[in-house]
Amino acid sequence: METFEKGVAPPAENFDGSSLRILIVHTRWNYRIVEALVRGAEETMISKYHVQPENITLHSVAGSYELPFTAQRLISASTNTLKFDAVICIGVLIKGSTMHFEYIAEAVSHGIMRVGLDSGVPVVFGVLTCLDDEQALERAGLGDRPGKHNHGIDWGHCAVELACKNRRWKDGII
Ligand code: RBF
Repeated sequence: METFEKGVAPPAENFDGSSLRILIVHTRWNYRIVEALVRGAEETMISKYHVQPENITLHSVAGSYELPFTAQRLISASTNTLKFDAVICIGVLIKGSTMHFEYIAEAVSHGIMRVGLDSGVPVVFGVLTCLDDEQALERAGLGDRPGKHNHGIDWGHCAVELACKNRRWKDGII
């Protein structure tokens, strides 16, 4: 079978993340997988873009359904103090035998999009929506499938790129 490098290619421009403030809101539901995704995002932002570890704020919530509300409240609370440049919402939804998965996935994806558009702060959709445990492990770079890839890495690239571009856009620079 033909193989290729999974996930997003790094941006062409070398963004400087050294003064960025990033908020990661993550779930404690499916925490083993979530933890790996959070680490992938953090390590990428620190090692590739020089984001300062002390400028990354972690905040945990129970499950994915709580992500949009919490991101919205923390962005709101930070406007006069910390001012986050980007937010990454990280969760893992795994399909069960009821309709919960569908309802939560739809609400959360729309909610996260809305928080970003309403606040003007980029909010990265770091929620895996998997049909089984193996898919989730593989997409967090865990397990032993050959094609595994940690999508947290992609979300780290994405957050820094949008945060840097958004600063320019605020100054009218395109
Ligand atoms: N939250 C997740 O982040 N991932 C899940 O896979 C997940 N599955 C759930 C399945 C059921 C049956 C229920 C009741 C909740 C689930 N949640 C899950 C939690 C949900 O996102 C939220 O925390 C709770 O519904 C409380 O608002």
